[in-house]
Amino acid sequence: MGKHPHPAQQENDEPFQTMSPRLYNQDDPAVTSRLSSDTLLTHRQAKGHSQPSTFPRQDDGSRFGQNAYYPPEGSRYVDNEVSYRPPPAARVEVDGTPNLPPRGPPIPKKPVSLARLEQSQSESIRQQESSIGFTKNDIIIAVMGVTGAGKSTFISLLVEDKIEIGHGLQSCTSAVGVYYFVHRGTRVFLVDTPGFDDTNRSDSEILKDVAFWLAAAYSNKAKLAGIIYLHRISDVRMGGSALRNLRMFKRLCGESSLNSVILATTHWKDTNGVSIPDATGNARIDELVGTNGFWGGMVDRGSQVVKHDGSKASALEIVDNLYARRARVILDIQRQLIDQKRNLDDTDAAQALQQELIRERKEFQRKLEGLKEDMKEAISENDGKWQEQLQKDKIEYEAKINKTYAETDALRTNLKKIAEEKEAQFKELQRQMEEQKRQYQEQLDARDAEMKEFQSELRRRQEAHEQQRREDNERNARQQAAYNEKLAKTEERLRTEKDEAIRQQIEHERRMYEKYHEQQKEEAEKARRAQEEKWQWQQRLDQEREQQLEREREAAREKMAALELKTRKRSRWNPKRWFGEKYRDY
Ligand SMILES: Nc1nc2c(ncn2[C@@H]2O[C@H](COP(=O)(O)OP(=O)(O)O)[C@@H](O)[C@H]2O)c(=O)[nH]1
Ligand SMILES: [Mg+2]
Repeated sequence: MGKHPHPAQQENDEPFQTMSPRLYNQDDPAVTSRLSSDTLLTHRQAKGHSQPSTFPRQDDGSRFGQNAYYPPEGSRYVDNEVSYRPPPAARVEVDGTPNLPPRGPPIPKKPVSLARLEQSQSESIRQQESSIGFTKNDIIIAVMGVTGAGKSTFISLLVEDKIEIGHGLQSCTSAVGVYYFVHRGTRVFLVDTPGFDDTNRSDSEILKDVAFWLAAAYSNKAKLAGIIYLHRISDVRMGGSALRNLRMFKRLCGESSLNSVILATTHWKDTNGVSIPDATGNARIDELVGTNGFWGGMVDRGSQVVKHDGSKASALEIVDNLYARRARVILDIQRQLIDQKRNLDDTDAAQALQQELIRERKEFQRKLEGLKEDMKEAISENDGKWQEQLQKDKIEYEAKINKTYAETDALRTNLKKIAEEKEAQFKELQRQMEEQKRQYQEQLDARDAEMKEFQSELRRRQEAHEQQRREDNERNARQQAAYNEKLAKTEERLRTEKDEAIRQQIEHERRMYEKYHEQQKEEAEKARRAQEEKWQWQQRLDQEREQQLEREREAAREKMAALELKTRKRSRWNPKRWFGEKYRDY
């Protein structure tokens, strides 16, 4: 633990539980009450009440709150250093009495480097990493734009934790991804939202996801600092889906928040490194800004157009722009869902989507009418192939029309229903994860059992080998003894036998016998060596098999770990884990 103990640990021994995806127990009333008291705390602080005394001021005047670190009052971050603004000098009022400045915290004697501040702060932040909940000091920025505009790429420039680029978290309960990094000692959350042109999700589903996330954030007093809307400058003209996406975006925000929108152009360089000339790009921007349905009205209402060249510095500059404004915006969709308690289909954004759907439906119906005419012609011409094709087209258009009806129906919902849907989806996801985990565990167990079986087999073989060796040794010893005995007897006979001819005969026998014995020994030795080689070869095989098994076990274990990581990650996207029990209030 660092220099500054976590405030929660000062207060009591238990680690502090915010809306932690892992720690947060939704059924625990103690936790729920703590959550609400936490909200209260930040609210009190916002109103200028004194800080709780449990979090003593540091020697530089800074202080830890329950959830966050408060830099010393009067300090501002300037590049790499914190500069201290002296308290305002006493002004002399007209009547001559000095108007003393409000009593503030003690002025630190020497400036503290930002590095030190960031270090202590990131320590406290790191401690909170497992329990992410928003505090009022956090900066939340939504990143929007069509699919492929570069939202995920933009975010991954700033967030070190890796992020899926190119495709979203398809199977998860929400298409909204939240990431954060620390900028100038403040946590900056970047919200990756899907565009209204996703091939895997219908627009109504996307609207539900985005609206739900924004509403949940707002109902937890987490306000956006701004929105970054990314646009591909490489597009020669505003395509149908880009325009549609922009229309939806404007309705989500509403006019009043347009001054916190940054319209950032991306894709200035293609993948081969060929740049779009500034003149061309600027001409396109001018056209966008000059056209009313495009960015025209937006820029008039304070949206800012910037160029994002794809570098980290450029991304940071854009974020810093919003950071420096210290603005807090409420989007129309948030106001309408939370403050006005409207159903989703009564919000401006949903109505815009419904209009889009009606427009689409009319288009398909017009095409269907055209098909009928063609069909008449095809029948009169007796063109079988054409008829078949027309029939196929008809089915396709009818399906598309039905889809627009289904989407319109899907919008007839409210936050409570979405929350319930999400909870159900999340439970299902968890169930699937559990099932998968169980399967992996089974695999792992099977591998373990196989390994055990193999090891006991090895032991059995080892014992058999030992036994064989012992028997061989004993037999050899017996043979040697028999030979020695026989030799001794022959020697004895030689000594006692007087007849030279017989002596020679015995001598000859003895030599023959010795030779025979030598041969026997040699053969035994050869057989032993062959046996030994076979044994070693067998052992090598066994070792390889053992290593193979170990590798398989390791792979199964890795799969398990990856799955667990995935489970943890996925559970982070469940807004319930983010925002706690709040939806119950809707
Ligand atoms: N040339 C170029 N490619 C980019 C840029 N930003 C993103 N891309 C690529 O565009 C594709 C889509 O980007 P992604 O970040 O997934 O878009 P998203 O759908 O908005 O999240 C990816 O292949 C990126 O590598 C950029 O500024 N220039
Ligand atoms: Mg993306």
